[in-house]
Amino acid sequence: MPSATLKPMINEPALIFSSKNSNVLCVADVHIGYEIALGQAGFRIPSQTGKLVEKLYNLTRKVNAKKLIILGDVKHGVASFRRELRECELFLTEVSSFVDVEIIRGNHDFNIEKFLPENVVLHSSRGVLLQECNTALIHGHAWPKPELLQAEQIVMGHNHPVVEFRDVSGARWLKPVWMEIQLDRIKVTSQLEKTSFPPNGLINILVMPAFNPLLGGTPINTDTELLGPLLSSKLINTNDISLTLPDATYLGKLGELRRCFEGFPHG
Ligand SMILES: [Mn+2]
Repeated sequence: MPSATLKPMINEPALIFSSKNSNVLCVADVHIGYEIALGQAGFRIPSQTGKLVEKLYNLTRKVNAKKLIILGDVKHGVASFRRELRECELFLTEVSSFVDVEIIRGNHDFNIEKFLPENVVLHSSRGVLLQECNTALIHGHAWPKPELLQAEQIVMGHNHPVVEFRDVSGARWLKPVWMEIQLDRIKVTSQLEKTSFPPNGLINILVMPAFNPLLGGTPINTDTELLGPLLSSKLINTNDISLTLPDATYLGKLGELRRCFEGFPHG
């Protein structure tokens, strides 16, 4: 039995792993420098790096976390601007001054090792096991390492999931959402390189909303095209994905939600 518990924080895009010894805070998709990309597209937004550092400071204090694990996409640009690399270095230096930082490489984290402070640990994009709570952590753009399928669950980011709401006047708005689905371990394992101990039973997959509040997303109830080899594979029946809002309101399964939308006014 794992000695730690895992739960999403209420109204925050963050997970907390609590154990007897220490708490670990986990966030995904920080996308430092997103506003620089918006600037290129003509939207002038001041740097958000300080705000993101402050938010992480407040969250780690609130839950008394000794460690922060970032599930990939620390930075936004794949071909980064120099300013973005500076912001990213500043972000990691500041955050690692108040909490231990570990990163799982995301698809946007190309070259991140070049400006990583010495006290920050970088893990492979194929994930890492958080032993205390028997949970595998990956970004989601690569398959997990086969041995991670032994875990009770896999937590990932990468999709920035949001759900669209509409009212009768046609107004629309988006909310971040947590996605969860159970998969057969044997079937997932069959997609990976050979492993000598294929585990039995179901594994829980939990997809976190993005930590950066400026990031939009494609609403999964109107256009469900999930990203990443696992979530876009034939193993997933998207109708079976459970959705929960940040305030812990359970929305039901994605298939039911899509049916609710059929015939609803389209603005
Ligand atoms: Mn991302």
